[in-house]
Amino acid sequence: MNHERSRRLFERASGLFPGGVNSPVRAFWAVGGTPVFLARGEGAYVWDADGNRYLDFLGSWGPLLFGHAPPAVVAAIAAAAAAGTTFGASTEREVELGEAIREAFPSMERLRFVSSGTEATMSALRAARGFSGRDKVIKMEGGYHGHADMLLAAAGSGAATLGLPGSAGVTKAAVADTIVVPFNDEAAMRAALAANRGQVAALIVEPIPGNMGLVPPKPGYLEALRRLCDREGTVLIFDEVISGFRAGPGGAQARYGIRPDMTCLGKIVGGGLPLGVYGGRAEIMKVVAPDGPVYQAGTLSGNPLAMAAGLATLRQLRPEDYPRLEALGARLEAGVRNAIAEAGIAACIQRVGSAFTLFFCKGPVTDFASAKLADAKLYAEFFHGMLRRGIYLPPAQLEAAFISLAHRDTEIDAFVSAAHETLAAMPVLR
Ligand code: HOZ
Repeated sequence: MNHERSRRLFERASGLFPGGVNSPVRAFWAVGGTPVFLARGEGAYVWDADGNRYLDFLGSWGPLLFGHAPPAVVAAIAAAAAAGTTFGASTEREVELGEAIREAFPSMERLRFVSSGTEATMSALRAARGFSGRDKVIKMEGGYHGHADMLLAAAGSGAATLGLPGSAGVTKAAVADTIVVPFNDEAAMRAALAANRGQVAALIVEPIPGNMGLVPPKPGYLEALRRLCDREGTVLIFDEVISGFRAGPGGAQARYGIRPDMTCLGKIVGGGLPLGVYGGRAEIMKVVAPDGPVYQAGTLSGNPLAMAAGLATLRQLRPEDYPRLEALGARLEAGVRNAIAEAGIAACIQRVGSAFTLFFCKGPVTDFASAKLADAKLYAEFFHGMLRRGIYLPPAQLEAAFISLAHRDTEIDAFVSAAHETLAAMPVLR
């Protein structure tokens, strides 16, 4: 594959942006080599600036449930753009999308649109603190909720990839009230809450973590979080930016039957445009301005294009889509398990529905400590082997890959066959 144009673009980008990118993991530092510059996408495929075609399993990190450029979404965005891209005033589409979200997520009795997942989690925590009058928050080790100061402690995703325990520029004071607890460890959570009785405003968790690789919750764990939060008067926040409309039509909360106090959404709900949503129990959301004293605002909040893209996406969803995603995921998982066994390597695939990670360790991966046992160098080798075979994956071990409704059995089988070849060509693993 020729990547000359990507190389030249990266040279220019490196003189402009930190690391040559506008979001750290895109820099390929975790896998080495020059980032591929993408030029266009259609369905399950993307093309780079040199015209090479890839079967896409990155899916822009999660938003593209229908693949790239689904015609209904593109048409809705074009129509909305022609009628004005932003008003800084309320529009009918906000009401329509808000109602569609609440129908799918009944726990979001009141909600608010923002422009990114980072804004959603940051604002949800502020509301939880304003509501409870408490300062402390609990997050999971390896959990990632965007880049707000108080959540950049033991964060997953790019911070984990770069090995950053926190972030420079975040003051000690900003994270002084952030308590970090290992995921899937009920006893540790009970102890953390007991040690901070009456002080913990909120517990924020990705119910299916996707930023330390894909890590399913142990049976009963989310139920335990619900019980503990009820007992301690702590607001339980589900960060469903990845799992919302991905783990099922009602996200992880419907899949596992847990009603959180607050929920954060992003990615799929914005149909590929920048959109975040936070919401929850009406009595909590009542503290948000102008109803209450917790301030939060945004010029582009409820942006007409994002509303149109989100609405077109949710209106396309059919109940049968999720069994289909499950079947595609199961087919891929079975094929990859087989490839791992044939290659005789220490690797495992973890999957929930249409999201998965191939970890280069024996597994199972249940928390950040076990996720970090995965061999990032071997993942890098696998990533490049797959890329050479025309498969585009997340360029870092501790991330999730995504299957879309544009993928068919053919695309899944292409992935499996490339994985067979790539794993078999990794003698270092035997
Ligand atoms: N932190 C995001 C994935 N978990 C990366 C987003 C991006 O780089 O585009």
